[in-house]
Amino acid sequence: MNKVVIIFFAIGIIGILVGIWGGVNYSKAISQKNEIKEEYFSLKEDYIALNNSYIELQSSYNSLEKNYSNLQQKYTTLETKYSLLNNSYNTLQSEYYVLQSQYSNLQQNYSDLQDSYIELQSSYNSLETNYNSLQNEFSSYKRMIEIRYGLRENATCFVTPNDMDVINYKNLILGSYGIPSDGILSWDDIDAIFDWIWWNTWYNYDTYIDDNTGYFYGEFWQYPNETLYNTDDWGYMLGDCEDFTVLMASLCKAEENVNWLWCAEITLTINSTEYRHACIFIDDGSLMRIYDPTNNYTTGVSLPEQDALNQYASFWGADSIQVDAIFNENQYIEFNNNQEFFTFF
Ligand SMILES: [Ca+2]
Ligand SMILES: [Ca+2]
Repeated sequence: MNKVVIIFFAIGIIGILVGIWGGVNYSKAISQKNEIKEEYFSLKEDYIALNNSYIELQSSYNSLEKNYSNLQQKYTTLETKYSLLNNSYNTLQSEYYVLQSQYSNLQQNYSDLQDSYIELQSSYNSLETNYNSLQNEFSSYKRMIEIRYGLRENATCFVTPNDMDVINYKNLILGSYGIPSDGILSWDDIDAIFDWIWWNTWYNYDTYIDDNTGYFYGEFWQYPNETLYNTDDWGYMLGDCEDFTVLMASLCKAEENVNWLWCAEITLTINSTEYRHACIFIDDGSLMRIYDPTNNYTTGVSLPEQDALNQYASFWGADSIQVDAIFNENQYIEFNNNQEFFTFF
């Protein structure tokens, strides 16, 4: 054989071998193709499912994005509001600090005022106590001064026939004139007491000094038991007209408490000047008798009332005499004119 035949023969063998191998591979390929086809369909299904999922997700995404966008807007709005509120808050915070400081100051002031108030209240209370006690003291001084001025009814306090000093002095006086104390007030008794007062007193125009009650000047009424012991260095009892008048009335009424012996307050007009004076009036039935123990004057006998007043006015050189009031220890009777006095007496 030649080379060509060999080659063709070889090619033929190769061809047969290739054909066999090719047949084997073809059926393999078919089977592979079917597998791939199956795989393809499976993948296609998966793809469709995935695609559906994707569409769904896309839709969810869009909706979420939209929500997100809305939320973003709301967030921005809220952030603006927050910023505004924050500013307001900061402003309020500063105002709060200022107010807090003011409050603290006020609290301190209040506390200080409270302390001052308590102190003042305490001062007020003690002042009130002092005031009340001074008021009481003032009232008692006022009462004493009113009495001592012998204003109206107060004059009755100074007729003291029941005072033990007055009774003892009356007994001594009557005894010194040789008259027994028989409990009946006679003209002799009255004359003795009147005379004794004249010789044992010294006119002292209303100056009275008492360390316990203070100094008094001007009109000042003495109780009989004060006049009895208010003596000067020579032993004379000091006083003035009302003091000697109430002393005489008290001594006389200590012998017998008669209702016809009165202290009298009169006004004498001398050269157009008025003088207030006091003396004793004795109601002797339709007549009267006057004793002025300050001036040792007496009508001596009982006279008609107008005559008695006229005689007494002459003694003074007075143009007129007005009976202002008469009193004893129980009564004080005022008169607007002498006619009223005559009607009463
Ligand atoms: Ca007598
Ligand atoms: Ca006096």
